[in-house]
Amino acid sequence: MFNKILIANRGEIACRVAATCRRLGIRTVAVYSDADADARHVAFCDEAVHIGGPAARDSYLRADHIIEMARATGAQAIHPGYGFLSENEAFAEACAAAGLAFIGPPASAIHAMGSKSAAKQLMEKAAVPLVPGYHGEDQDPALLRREADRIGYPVLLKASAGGGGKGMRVVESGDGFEAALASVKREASASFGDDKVLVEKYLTRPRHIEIQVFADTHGNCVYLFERDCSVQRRHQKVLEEAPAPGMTEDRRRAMGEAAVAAAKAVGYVGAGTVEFIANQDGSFYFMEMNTRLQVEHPVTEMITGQDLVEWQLRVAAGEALPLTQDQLQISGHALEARIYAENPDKQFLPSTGTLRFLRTPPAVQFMRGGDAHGPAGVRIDAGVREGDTISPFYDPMIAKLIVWGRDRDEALARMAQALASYHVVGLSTNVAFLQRLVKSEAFRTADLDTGLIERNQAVLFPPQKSVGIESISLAVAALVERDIRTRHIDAADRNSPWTHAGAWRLNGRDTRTLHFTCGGSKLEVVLKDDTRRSTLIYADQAAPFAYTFNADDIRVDLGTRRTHGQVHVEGDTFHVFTAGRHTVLEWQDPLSHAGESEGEGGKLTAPMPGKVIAVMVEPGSTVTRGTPLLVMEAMKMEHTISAPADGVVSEVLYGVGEQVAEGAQLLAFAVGDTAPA
Ligand code: MV4
Repeated sequence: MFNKILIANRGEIACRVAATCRRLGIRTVAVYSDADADARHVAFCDEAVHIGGPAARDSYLRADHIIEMARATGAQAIHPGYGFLSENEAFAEACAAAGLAFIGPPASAIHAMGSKSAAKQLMEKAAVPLVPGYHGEDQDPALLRREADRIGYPVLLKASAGGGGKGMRVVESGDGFEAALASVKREASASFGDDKVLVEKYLTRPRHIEIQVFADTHGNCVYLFERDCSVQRRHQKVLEEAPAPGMTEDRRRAMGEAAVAAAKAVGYVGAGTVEFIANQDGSFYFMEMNTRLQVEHPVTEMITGQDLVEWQLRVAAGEALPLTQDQLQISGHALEARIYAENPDKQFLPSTGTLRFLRTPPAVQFMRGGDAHGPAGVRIDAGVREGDTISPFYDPMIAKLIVWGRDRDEALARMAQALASYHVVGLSTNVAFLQRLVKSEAFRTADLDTGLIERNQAVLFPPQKSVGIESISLAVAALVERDIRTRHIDAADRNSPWTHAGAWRLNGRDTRTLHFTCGGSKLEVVLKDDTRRSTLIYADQAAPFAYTFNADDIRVDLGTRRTHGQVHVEGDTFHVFTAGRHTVLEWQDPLSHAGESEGEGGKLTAPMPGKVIAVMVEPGSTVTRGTPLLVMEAMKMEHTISAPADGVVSEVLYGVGEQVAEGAQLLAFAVGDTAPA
């Protein structure tokens, strides 16, 4: 076995590979770009070498440089992870030439599977089933039309050089054939510089089922069963599971044996995945082979109890496969959800930024040897921590959430629960979308095919719900609690008005009206009586209100209803996490919105005695609602006076360093577009 390897990757897969190395006593060398100097994978490995600029082509794709670094650090092998150089034939060759083991298949196998049409021809020879169709060289339009008629409509015209769904057109009947052919040829030459097409029987509701295979250098090859990756969005996998719902023992064996035949046909060694497209009736056809460890490999680990990275290392070191086909078994059911920094409400646009707050469900980190699922049946593979950033340079995946259950229903329940405990502040994520997906009727009943998300738009993208009393009451609890704690700190200060009256009773009354905004809407909550035994009135509902804190968790009692959740507070922004939902509430602090009670513009006054510590505007400044204008310091706390509306600052009455009395006018403000000419 190796005693040191270099991991030519980043993020969760680099950490995941390093975790197994650590367990096996293999030292690890990380590589990192300028953007990743503080990344988790760098901290996770024993050593790290800087390899260049943030763009992948300047760092993670610099094959020669990475090989040089492996040699310089004394690594004996390179693990490429997935993406980047993992399926690069020249890189695999260059490793061998440099005397390094490439932890992946031989370059010849990468080559054989690299050309989709050549791969299909090889598979045909190896008796691996292919979609009924025409894959020939002769591109005579009349011949193609005859082939389409023979295959039977609907047919799919595919650009031979295509992939990832580009250059495909469904033809429903002979009438539409000519026009569709011309359009696919146009798109194919424009996108791939090659207008060759193939004709296939079109599968109307296909499933994506792939088989994990493993081969060693001693002639052994096994399959580690299937994964169902049918739930995709624009050819990106969203949820993966193993085993595939509805799979029979006979079909599993047939698919497994076909996948092994495919691997053997190209002299495969190491971890590989043979992708099939399957009909609802179970018939299946070869699509392509991925010559790497895949993102979704953890679901296979969860149901087999095997560490696939350990298998990769052993095979690359020349050992035989750890188990024979007969020794492999499926136990239970596993699901994986890919948690992405993206915005489902904006066409899933990647969302970059800092993970300012990150709370995850109880879980094991990465694979644990001999203990596939951990006590809670939840595993998280993540390459980022709280405080890390998701940059625009790389894939915006935050983590993979993997759950195991004795059966699919148990796994589903655990996934829903785990997603509900996955709390992120700082960027948009797909967590709520995933939550709706796993709870959807279609997914729950395993009515799977590649069109599941498209077909279930209505349930998966529901109109925004109004904010419930549960979320509001949790925010109120957090607000009251913060106020009490603030007063405790200030109690040492005898002059502090906070020791006499809380912010709650600035008016000397026991009824407080709290204003929040959520998105564009304004919300009003009335809290009556004392802080711990009160009545909360919201949206025509009135309920007794009491709360208790239990570490991070807040429990709120609303009469006979009890709810709980977590609230992450940043200034006056309350991130409420309850019942699997993340609600962002902005509290309209009367202290920092002092001017608003003055109505439309007019005076902006000091809410308490204090000192001016910053003035951000000058007479004539045009500002939008909420723009900070001036900062006061009072009671050792800063208070920002913000613009009550869009408008123009007409006068600034105090400068930095000046003391002001309570109620003193600080600024004069004119609402509207009245800027001087
Ligand atoms: C198909 C098909 C239906 N019938 N071939 C899309 C990407 C490419 N690699 C193969 N793809 C498909 N080929 C026939 N004859 C439907 C798809 C397809 C798909 C396949 C797997 C996973 C997701 C998909 C999403 C849309 C279409």
